This record gives sequence, C-alpha cells and structure tokens, in this order.
Amino acid sequence: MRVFDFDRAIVREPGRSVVNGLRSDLRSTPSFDGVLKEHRAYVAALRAASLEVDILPPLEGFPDSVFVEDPALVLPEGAILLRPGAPSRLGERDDMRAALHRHFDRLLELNDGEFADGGDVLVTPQTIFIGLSKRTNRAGAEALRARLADLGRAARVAETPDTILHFKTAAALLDEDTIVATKVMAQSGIFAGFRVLVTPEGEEGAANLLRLNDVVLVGDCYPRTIELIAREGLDVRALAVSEVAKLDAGLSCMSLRWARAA
Ligand code: CIR
Repeated sequence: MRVFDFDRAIVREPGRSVVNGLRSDLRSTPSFDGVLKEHRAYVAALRAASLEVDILPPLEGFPDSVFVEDPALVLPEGAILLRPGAPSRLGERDDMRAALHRHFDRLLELNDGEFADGGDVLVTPQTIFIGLSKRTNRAGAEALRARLADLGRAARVAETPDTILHFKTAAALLDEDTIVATKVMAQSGIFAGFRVLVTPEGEEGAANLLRLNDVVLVGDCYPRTIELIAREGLDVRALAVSEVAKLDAGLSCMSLRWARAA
C-alpha cells in the first residue's frame, strides 16, 4: 500500500460562520455559498477517487471547523487527536474525538501545552515531516513525534517558512519519491533525497495539492502546475479553491484521509 492510497475520509460541512474564519488578509471575506459550492465539489472529487466519505455536520461555534485536517492526524495504524494552535480552534477537538472513536480502535492524544495542527504534518513513505509553525510548537511537535513512534512511524521535526501558515501550505507528496514545493521550501534543503518539483512563479498556492490513489487534485487557478503534473503522466483534477483560499486554506485542509488497515 502506498502512503497516498486511501479508501476513507472524514469531512465537515461548512457552517454559515465560515465567513468569520481566521485569515491573514482581513479584506478577503469568502461567501458562505462559495465555500459550500467548493466543498461539495471537493467531496464529489473524493468519492470519484474511490473514497468513502463520512460527512460531519457543521459546527457553527467553530468557523474554521470545515478544515478538519487540523485537529487530527489519521493513519491506518490509528488516529491522533491534535491540539490546534489557534485558540478559536481548540474546541474543535471535542466533536472530532467522537468522530474518530467511530472509525478507530486506537486513538492517541496530545496533552496540555502541546500544540500541533494537521496542516503541519506531511506523510511520506520513510518519514513524517512535522513542521514547526505559528500553530505547531516544539512541545507539540515532539509529543506528536512520540505518539507516531507509538504507532510505529518515524517522524522528523522541520522548520516551516514564517511567511506561510502551515508546512503543507507549501509542500505536498506527489508520488513515493517526488515532492511538489514552493521555491522557498525547495531551497531549504529539507527534502534532500526526494525529487522536488517547484511550483511555477505566481502559482505557489498550488503546492497544497492532494494526491489520492491515482488522482491528483490541484486548484483550478494554477494552469502551469496542472500542466507540470499532467506531464508526469498523472490524472489531474482541477478544483475551484478561490473561496477557501481567502481563509488561507487549500485542498488538503478539508479532509482527513486514510486506508483501512489491510
Ligand atoms: C485557519 O487559519 O486555521 C483556517 N482559516 C485555515 C486552515 C487551513 N488548514 C490547513 O492548511 N490544514
């Protein structure tokens, strides 16, 4: 099984409060209808890629709760309930804990003071990168590394460029040997040993792409990246992301994905 082979996913419908989600540019406010439309197309794309999708109901009290990737990390071996680093998102854990219990026998957790967002976690075949960021502190990264060791997975802690929100804002796994990354991330040397495809200038946002089985989801506003990936012989599906991008989000953020243990 490859690390990007998945048959299950958890997503959460956006609530109307999503328009109040956290964002770096307060001038860009998404519309609820726009986010909902992008989310529905995303769920359809997950299903088209053969994933069975558990759709959780909206949590109006948590505007960013549609971005389910951040409060948890899921693997065939078990799930880890994280502690999102944004105070307004910490409470997303409670409902997520219940959802994870429905799907996983093994559920580990982080403790008080240990903050980590799933957006900072990049799973690759040999190691799992944990990016230190504004949301993931050293204590959280080290605790997560320890929990992953309990699940039999090797992990390493890395730096996230301070201009971006999450590690995976700027990097994604395309295949077992290849990472797609922004120039800054590629030049950091962190991906030594991988083949790195750099996102074309002006298309840095495309680095938050999502490989699912034999399909690659890419934002539809990144034509040169789409061409780059298509040249790799992969099946690229372009999805609208302009509304969620106003909330500093992209394609990986809207789902938790895993494969049932064989
Ligand atoms: C936040 O700032 O937490 C949300 N507005 C965006 C979260 C994006 N999540 C991700 O990249 N994993």
